[in-house]
Amino acid sequence: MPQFSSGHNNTALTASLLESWNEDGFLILRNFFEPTVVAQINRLVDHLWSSRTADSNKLIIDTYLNSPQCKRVPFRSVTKEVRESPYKLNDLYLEYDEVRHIVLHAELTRIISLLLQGTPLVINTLNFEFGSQQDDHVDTFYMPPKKSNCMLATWIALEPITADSGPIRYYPKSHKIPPYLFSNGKTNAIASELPSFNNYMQRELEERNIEAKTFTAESGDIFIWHAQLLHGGTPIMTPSKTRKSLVTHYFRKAEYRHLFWRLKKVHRNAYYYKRPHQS
Ligand SMILES: O=C(O)CCC(=O)C(=O)O
Repeated sequence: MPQFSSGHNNTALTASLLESWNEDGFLILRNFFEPTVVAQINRLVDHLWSSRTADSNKLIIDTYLNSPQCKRVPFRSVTKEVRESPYKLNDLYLEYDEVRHIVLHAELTRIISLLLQGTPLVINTLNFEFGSQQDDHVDTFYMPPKKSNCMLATWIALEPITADSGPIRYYPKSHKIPPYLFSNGKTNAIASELPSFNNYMQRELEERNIEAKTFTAESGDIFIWHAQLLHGGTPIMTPSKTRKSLVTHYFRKAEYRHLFWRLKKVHRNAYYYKRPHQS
């Protein structure tokens, strides 16, 4: 299993990173962030919950994930009880420097640039405090990149992640399965056709002997996955168990040069996409 700790020799690390990435479609970076960096994000989330009702709050939250009550609403409108069930707080990167700096940390940016073969552009962030329990999917369902495969996601553990908290599930090497095209001729998902997608994936996984794995982690570990890697959230076995994480999706700056007024520099060769919050 490809797992790396920070501090390896750069040349050797670069070669093994790329080999693992191409072969497996994911990377695990252990011990990447110091506890103080992670604590800063957890403090920010706590602060956002306690100050959420301010009129100026533009954040959008998806509440009661994977249940019939699931709803996308303004964060300022929710009660504090909403925090006790799975939720997704969207796009903190649009507002907060500390989020931009962790998801575009210099060494992480170097690794992402290698994998994408270009300058990364953050296009969204998602903060979770519980497992998402999301069905297996590939990210091109929702945000296909302009150029095939020029997208990836990072998943940063903001606390120790245990097997009973609904860790992320992924299928090593599934990025090599030819992308499933919906009746629109694209990878963008059409809800009524998802059963056909699931059948297709099931057949392909069986033919390739691919079995699901889960990512349990220590605080500060990172899981990076390819745009076409099949993944989802496992069931939460202990409902009170949190699973704090920060997920980020990245495109390449190269494909978005024409929208130059939306491209904001964080540091050398690291950008984020400035846009309105989700509606
Ligand atoms: O964290 C999770 O459980 C799922 C996140 C995910 O699948 C995604 O953002 O694409």
